[in-house]
Amino acid sequence: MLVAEAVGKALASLGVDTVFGVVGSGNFHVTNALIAGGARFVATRHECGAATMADAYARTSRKVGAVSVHQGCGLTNAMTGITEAAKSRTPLLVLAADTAATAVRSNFRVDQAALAGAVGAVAERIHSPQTAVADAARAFRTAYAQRRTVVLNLPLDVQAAECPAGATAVPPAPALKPPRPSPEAVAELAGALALARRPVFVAGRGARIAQARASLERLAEASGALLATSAVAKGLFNGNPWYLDISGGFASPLTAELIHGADLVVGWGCALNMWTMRHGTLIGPEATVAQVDLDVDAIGAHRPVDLGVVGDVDQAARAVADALSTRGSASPGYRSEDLRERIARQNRWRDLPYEDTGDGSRIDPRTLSIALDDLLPAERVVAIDSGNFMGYPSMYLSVPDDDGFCFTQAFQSIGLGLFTAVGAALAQPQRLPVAALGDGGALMAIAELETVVRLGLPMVIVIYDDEAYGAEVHHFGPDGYPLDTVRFPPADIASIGRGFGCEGVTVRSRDDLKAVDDWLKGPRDKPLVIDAKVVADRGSWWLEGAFRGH
Ligand SMILES: Cc1ncc(C[n+]2csc(CCOP(=O)(O)OP(=O)(O)O)c2C)c(N)n1
Repeated sequence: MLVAEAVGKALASLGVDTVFGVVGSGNFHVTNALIAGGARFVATRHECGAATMADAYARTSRKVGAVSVHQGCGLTNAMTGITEAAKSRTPLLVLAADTAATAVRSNFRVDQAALAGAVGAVAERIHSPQTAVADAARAFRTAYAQRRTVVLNLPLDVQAAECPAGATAVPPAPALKPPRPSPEAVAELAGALALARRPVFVAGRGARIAQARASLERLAEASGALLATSAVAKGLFNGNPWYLDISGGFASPLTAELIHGADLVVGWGCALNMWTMRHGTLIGPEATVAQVDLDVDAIGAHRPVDLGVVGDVDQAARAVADALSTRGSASPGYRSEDLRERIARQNRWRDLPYEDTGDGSRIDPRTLSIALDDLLPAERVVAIDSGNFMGYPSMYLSVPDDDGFCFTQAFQSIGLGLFTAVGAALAQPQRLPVAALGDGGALMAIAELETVVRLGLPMVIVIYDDEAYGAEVHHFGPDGYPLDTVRFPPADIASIGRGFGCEGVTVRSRDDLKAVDDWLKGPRDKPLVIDAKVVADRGSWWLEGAFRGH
């Protein structure tokens, strides 16, 4: 057996069940070996699409994602998606063909390990025919156990060598248990919670990954805490009457008020960064801040914290709840009947009054989002691109749970939203995939519309079309700068969608959304592109906060 075959087979046996990619000569055999081992291959039209599809697949399936790329240019094309995954700590394995060490003048030659390192991914390599399977297994386990994005370089000469008979088996490794925090740290946090009158928990990606919903709810109940999440964990506490939804730029006025009023804020697997904490302004001056994280580096990384707990979020929440229960009765904390009613009445953005600025030729993005929220089935998985528009779908579209929302924004790249929707759709085929994009991000990524059609995904692609890079227009416009570089003539994106084989509709008012209703009642055998010509008279209220972070 050749090394390429042995590596592909080994990775399939380790659990790679889906691999996205663009196949060239260098990754042809390894990709076919994965398929022969039982993995599904998803061909994409650009490697960046493949990387982000695999990233989103990993996030919403909770498995290791995989991408297969050609040496050199295949990898460089994938770099933006790889960077997003690395910054998000997505367990992602990038199978990158590489030039042989001796091919010093190859056109494809670039320093692939340096590329990986430059963006925060781990560089791995199959070193020899004898070690190739063990090298690949190590790369897989780094991705899985350390939640890292790993670029596994596959030199062509090693791939083409015969794999020695004794070197094809995957070395065994024990399953690891999530680490418990130290008893002292647990006691400290339990003590802070026992004293707190108005505690708020903000759960992030670490809480999602640890599947800590039940343990956090139990602890919040015992300590009277309100619950919020960072954007990437939206939906984690759905159905809980004390869930305030997203903390940060997208927070409703009530959520912001309640978090600001907290005397103890506990971040659970949450970075407490400028987005989630609105540059710190969501934290009241007297509040104690605690942070629980598996990763010691994460504690205090974005803002000073008073108390740090290193350990798995679920384990920590259980241990703190046990410690609190030995201290005596549960406290009402922040919770009261009045507040429960206020949260039910005022916390959803869609329940708050606003002045509709639509004029028949352009639809208000809030009206659009609320109407779609009503029309689309609740069982959906929503993917959001970056741009001025991004808060509307994030705030106005409900999601069934945290797996129903995929937010690939750690690199703040536009153009990843459509890819994200494909990966999430494949991970959750029982849900209606919804891609919410700006016209800039949509047109940047448009080649993958062919992939959506080819895969037969019943996807709704809604484009908040302001015929501009709206984020830039609203940032620079008020200061009187020229805006020609960031404005575009109208594009008929519904027709572009039809050209790819989608159904396409242009929406200028609420009435035009009847077409969406018709599509939903139909066979849904073609994706639906909604080119929503949105009102663009002002920047969104979260945009200012975003630019402060530049
Ligand atoms: C890859 C990349 N290029 C450029 C930018 C800078 N940028 C941020 S938002 C934005 C405009 C996005 O336009 P669009 O997708 O139409 O959304 P809108 O802001 O109009 O709502 C640009 C160019 C970026 N974030 N990522």
